[in-house]
Amino acid sequence: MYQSLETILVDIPTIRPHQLSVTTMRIQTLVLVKITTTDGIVGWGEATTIGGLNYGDESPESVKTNIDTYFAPLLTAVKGLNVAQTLKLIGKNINGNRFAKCAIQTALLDIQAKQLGVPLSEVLGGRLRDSLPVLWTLASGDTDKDIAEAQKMIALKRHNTFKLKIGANDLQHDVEHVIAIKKALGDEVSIRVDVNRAWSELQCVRGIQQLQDGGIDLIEQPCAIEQTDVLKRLSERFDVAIMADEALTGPSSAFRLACSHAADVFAVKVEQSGGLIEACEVAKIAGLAGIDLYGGTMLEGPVGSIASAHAFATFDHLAFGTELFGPLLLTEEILKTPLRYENFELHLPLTAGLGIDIDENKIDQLRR
Ligand code: MUC
Ligand code: MG
Repeated sequence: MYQSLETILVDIPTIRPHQLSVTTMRIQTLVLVKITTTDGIVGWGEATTIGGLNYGDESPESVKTNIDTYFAPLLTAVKGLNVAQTLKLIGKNINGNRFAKCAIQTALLDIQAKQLGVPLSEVLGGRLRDSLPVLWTLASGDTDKDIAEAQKMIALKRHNTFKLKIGANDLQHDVEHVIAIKKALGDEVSIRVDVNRAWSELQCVRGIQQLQDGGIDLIEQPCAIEQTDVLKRLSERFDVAIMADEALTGPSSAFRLACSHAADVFAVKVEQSGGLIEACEVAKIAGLAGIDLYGGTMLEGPVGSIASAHAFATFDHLAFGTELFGPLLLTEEILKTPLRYENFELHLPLTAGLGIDIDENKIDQLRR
């Protein structure tokens, strides 16, 4: 039985400004959820988003208000329900709020896995891999700085694949920036772009043609969320892989996109999906439709990143790897032992639950 639920906002500066088409981040607000059971087991979850309301339709503040006001009383009132029954009750009483639901579900599964003494991935059906490839996003806004940053990451054996955030500037300027980085890093290094829905269909056609000719491997969410027919036309027109990100808001949207094969690749995000279980469902739908997979991030800290890793480790296929680098973008560590990034991969813990040890003193120092 659940005894208490706490929602904590933790503000942490980023290691450098992170420029997206929708905002430039200098700080990340981690939204952490801590659930404690009557027998003293603690579960953690995360509902972090990007740039307040710049990216998604839940802000850190709205997540905290909604969890504290609506989720917490529901949870502390339930007696004798298992996780599935608890999630069903939440679904029946609370509409929307995918990020908040994901955080609560993660904390409940963390508790369940700890009670069973197994890693969280085992509760999701079991992991197929113990580590995941992790790319790095170049988003300083400066071509030379981005090239130097990429070369440093390769030398450190931290990342050998890079995603470039574009769409904030004039199209031709952005395309030249990408091609210059691709030329500097060479054929061995995979370069992808994320337009974060900034382009019209005409801009997409002009931009993607040049990026495809320049050897770019993946184009992420180039057009608006609702324009799934544009996404489909682009997927049919170009050989370079076209990926849906923001257009994916859980299993129903995945089903609709899969039915019309509107994208070559799905960026699966646990929060966008509404939970770890739903993220696995999105992956299953993609697999059935012959759509490739990529493990995405909302730039969560270590809790959300390792929770995502537990889900992605169960995916049958993961052709485009992951971007679970969120904790590495932050200037402060909130775990007693940081997540293990080695040899271009994130390594999953073998211990029970999420397999992390939160530094609560550090959280107390940083909390809002
Ligand atoms: C997004 O749209 O993919 C993921 C990596 C990154 O740099 O930004 C996020 C959001
Ligand atoms: Mg994206």
